[in-house]
Amino acid sequence: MAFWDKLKNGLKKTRDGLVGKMDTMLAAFGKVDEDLFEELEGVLISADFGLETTEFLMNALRRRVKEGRLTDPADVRGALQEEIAAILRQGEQGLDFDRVPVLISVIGVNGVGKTTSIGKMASLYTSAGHSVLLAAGDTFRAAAIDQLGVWADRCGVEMIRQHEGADPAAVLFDACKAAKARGVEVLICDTAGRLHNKKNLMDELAKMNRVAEREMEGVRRETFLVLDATTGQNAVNQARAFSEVANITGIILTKLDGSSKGGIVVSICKELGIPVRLIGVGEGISDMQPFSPDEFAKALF
Ligand SMILES: Nc1nc2c(ncn2[C@@H]2O[C@H](COP(=O)(O)OP(=O)(O)O)[C@@H](O)[C@H]2O)c(=O)[nH]1
Ligand SMILES: [Mg+2]
Repeated sequence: MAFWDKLKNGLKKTRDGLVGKMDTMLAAFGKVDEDLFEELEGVLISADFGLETTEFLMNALRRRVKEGRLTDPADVRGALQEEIAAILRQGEQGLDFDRVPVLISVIGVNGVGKTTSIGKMASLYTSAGHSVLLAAGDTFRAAAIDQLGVWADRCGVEMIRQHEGADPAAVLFDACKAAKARGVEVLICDTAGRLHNKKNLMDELAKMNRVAEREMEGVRRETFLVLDATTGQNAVNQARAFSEVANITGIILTKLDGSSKGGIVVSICKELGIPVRLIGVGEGISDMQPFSPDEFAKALF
């Protein structure tokens, strides 16, 4: 199945919850009033738009009513789609694969899809004609190193590794050296990303930063936080926590296949001001694409 169909399919649950409920509800109203807004608010919150974003959207609709631009309940859905698309369009957008050289660090809690996303990204970069090197910076478990190795083989790219328990900064150091020696354009570094101890993670990331700064001076740096869309508002909370310890330049949102919580994309864009750069819709190598606000808004409705 093509990516777009997977995204549309994946958002079906969100769409059913959002558009399905909304249409039934709107049909019961003769005019656009506070009672309608109250019910609509409930629908948005249950689709994981979050309180702040829901409130923002409600106020945008109230403004339209005040200006006489929104009177018929049948027009509420279209107005909402416009307001949502406007939020998604704010700021920087999907990842541009031609902006190289680049060093990308990938962080996020266990199981969100970091390693898988790195594999998919490596594939996207090589398809765009760039040379890629992976760094097995999640040294916490040997299996994590091997898992990244499988992706490296699948994409036909090299991976720099050390033994289990090695210092991630040392792995990155080796990888930077290798990247320079081989003239690699894209270096992607996996991490264990444990957040149970903020101080540890902060120290680890700071150390990796110092290595990157010294070894890859002047090279563009990105830190992508991976979030699992099926965790809904919890993902937004994770993003808040990680923002306190890392300079996150973009979000990779995974598992949008089959999540009923698609609203969190809007919530993330609105409340965190961190751009969603890539979205994942499955476990396969081709199940990732740069985030496109308009396509997403279309799939959502
Ligand atoms: N359905 C689905 N599964 C995914 C997606 N991305 C990752 N996964 C799965 O999530 C699980 C954890 O992924 P992994 O990359 O190991 O997470 P990590 O611990 O953050 O490195 C694996 O079973 C992946 O196949 C996605 O977009 N959709
Ligand atoms: Mg991993």
